[in-house]
Formats: sequence, structure tokens, C-alpha cells
Amino acid sequence: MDIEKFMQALSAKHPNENEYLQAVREVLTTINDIYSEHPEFEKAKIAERLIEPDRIFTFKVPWVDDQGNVQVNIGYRVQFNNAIGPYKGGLRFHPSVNLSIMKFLGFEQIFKNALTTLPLGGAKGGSDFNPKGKSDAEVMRFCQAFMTELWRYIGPETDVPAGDIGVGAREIGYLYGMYRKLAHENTGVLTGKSIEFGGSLIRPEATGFGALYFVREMLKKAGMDIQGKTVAISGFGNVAWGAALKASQMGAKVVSISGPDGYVYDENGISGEKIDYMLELRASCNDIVSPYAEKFGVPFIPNRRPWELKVDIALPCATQNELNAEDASNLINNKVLCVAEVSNMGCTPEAIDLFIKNKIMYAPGKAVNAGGVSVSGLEMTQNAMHITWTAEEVDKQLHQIMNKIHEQCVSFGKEKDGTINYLKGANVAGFMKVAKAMLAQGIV
Ligand code: 2IT
Repeated sequence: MDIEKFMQALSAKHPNENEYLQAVREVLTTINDIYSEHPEFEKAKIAERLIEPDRIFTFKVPWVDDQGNVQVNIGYRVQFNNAIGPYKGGLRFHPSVNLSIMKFLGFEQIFKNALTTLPLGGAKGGSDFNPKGKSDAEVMRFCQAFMTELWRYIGPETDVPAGDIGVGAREIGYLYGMYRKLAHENTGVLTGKSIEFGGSLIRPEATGFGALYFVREMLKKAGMDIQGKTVAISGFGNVAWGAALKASQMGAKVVSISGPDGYVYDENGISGEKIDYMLELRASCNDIVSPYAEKFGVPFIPNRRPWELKVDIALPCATQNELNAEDASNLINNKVLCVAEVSNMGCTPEAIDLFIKNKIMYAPGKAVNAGGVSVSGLEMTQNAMHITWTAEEVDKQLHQIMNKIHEQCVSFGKEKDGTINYLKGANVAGFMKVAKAMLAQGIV
């Protein structure tokens, strides 16, 4: 396929949807070789059908704040592809949310979910609502208004939303309560629920834990051990917390976390009570990380990102495009061994090119962070069976799934010189599964 021509037509149709166009270009570029080997894909227009969502819902979310003022936000649900299972993917509540971000996340989710080995289609949703600084009552009223619209389009076998940035256990609880009332049923329609009403053990830890299981496999494949390695982490939310916790349990030393205000550098390592404090910081809802530096007496570097540190492993855990070409050059000059995206599309295309050109082990979010949605899939299974598995059981299955994702990346991403191109491996493995399913099911 002529990628440039394809992308030109797509950007003419969807101008200004930069994140979406970036995600599509990345996938098409890496699958192009295998696509040409399968003329049946071209004939069935698999690429054209895959890049366009099945449908998009946008809706108005009016609610009343604590002062009695009426507020209006926009809600979205992008149901991208359900060839291999019900639509599945998180909800993001953040002021930056727009259609391009929803579409890029939904598109990525298709391939990520295919890699999990579970029967899950791809979707994403959310709102430009900002939960930071809002009272619990405001968040509840917003979630109720959001679900009043969304509930018609979702269901335990249709579309199963979960959390993402700005949507944690509190938001999922309020959303679930409203769904249950409106639909008059108690089913596993959302994942990331609290444990008392159908949530799964290990779901809060799953994204970060899964990422570290994957990173350990990457290092092992290259003949290295994670123990004793230094790690830079960005972000300080749920994903960063899980990653820091598992990294420290594995004997690595986490030296940074970050927020929109800058990063903290803790050269003695973030472990034990310091990791517990991350939860407190997040709950404070101020979106700043500097209180960590004050509390533990370590340097705080305002308005900068931790990629200027000399570390063995870099784990972007905050948001898309948070690591650019300059950051990549800094890491490479400082002899980084491994860069694994825990956030979705954490690195810019220019940064990824630099890592691949310099033979730095790099893996994309759709492989590294797939542990989150995997345990969501396990939550759906437990809900459908009306049982609860132990933490050990869920963790064991998460571990197995991450190893299988790693194996798929290796088998589809092996280069002639023996190195692994994880970007290509993840994209090709995820794509092939979905493409074959679409082919078998005809033009629908
Ligand atoms: O990006 C992601 O994979 C998530 N936010 C989790 C999605 C899910 O359905 O658990």
C-alpha cells in the first residue's frame, strides 16, 4: 500500500486529528510488508475498514456544580472495532480530551486488546470534564449525567468501559451506580469496579505490574537482569504507582516520578512508604508532585521531565507524546538500555525512530501496558461466572498473559540481525489477529 497516498486521503477527511493520524500512520507503516503479502487483505479493504471507527457517539453532559451554576461538557464513546469481542476500553476525563484523542486511543486499543489473547474489541471514551479540584458531589453529579446518556450504547456483551486518566474507582463507582439504576440490571458492564460489587483483585495494580513483567522479559531476552537497574518513571497516578511498586519489588531502583509541575529526583530510590505516599499525593487532587520533594527532602526540578536523568530504564507513565526526540537523544547519550511506554503512545514518532536507529530496546504502549485491559478482561470473566478469584490467581494469569504478549512481539518482530523490533512485532501480531477475524466474517 502507498502509505503517503493513504495518509493524504485520510488527513483530507479528518484534518487536525493529529493524534489519530499519528497512530494510524505508525500501525500502517509497520504492517505494510505483511499487508502486501496478503492480497486478500487489499481486496477486502481491511486497512480502509480498520481505520474508520464502527461508530462514534458524542453527547452533551449538563450538570450543576456546588455553587448552583450549570456546567456543560462533551461526552464521547468511540466504538472502533468488535471483530474479536465486545468493544472494550477506558474512559478518560481530562480537559485535553477531544475527538482526535478519543480516536487514537480507540484505534490503539484494537491491537492492544488483540494481543491480550482475550476476546476483546477496541473502544475508548471520555469527556473534557476535569475531575481535579472538584468535590465528590460534583464528580458524582457529572458521572450520573454522563451515564444517563452513555448507558443506551453499552452492555456486558456489547461495550464494556473502564477507567483511564481521571477515571478511577470513585468515578467507576458513580458511573456503575447510575447504570445499574437505569438498566435495572447488575452485570459486569464496567470494569475497574470496587471489590465489593464485582471488581477484580489486582486490577488497580495490573497496568504497572504487567508493564514490569514485560520489561523483565525484554531484559531477559537480551541477557540482562532487572535487579539493580535504575528506572526513571514519569507521572504519579495509578499507572506510575503500580510500575514503581513492582519495579522496587523486583530489586530495581526508581529514581523519579513527575507531574505537570516538574519531576522529583530521589537518588536513594522510591520504595516502601514513599510509594504509599504516591497514593496520598494522587488523592489530594492538586495535580502537583512537588510535595513529595518537600516531604522526603529530595530535589525537585520544576518544569522539566525526568528523561534528562542517567538511567538504565525509562518508563513513560503519564500521557501521549510525553517523550520527544530531544528526550530520546538525552536518554541515548546517557546509555539507556530499555524504553518501555506504559502510557498510550508515550513517545513521539521522532523519538521512536531514534531508539530504533540506535538499537535501543523500545516497546510500545499497546504491548507494555496491556496488563490493565487484560485484568479488565479477567474481571469480565469473573462477573460472567459470578465468582471471585484470589489475588494470586489473577496475578498468575496476568503474568502468563504478559509473557504471551512478549512472545508474540518476539515472533513477529525479530529482525535479521537477531534484535527484536517490538513496535513492529506488537503491531503485526495485533493486526493479523483482527484482520483474519474481519476476513472470516465478511463485509460487515
Ligand atoms: O488504555 C487502557 O488500556 C485502559 N485505560 C484500560 C482499559 C480497560 O478496559 O481496562
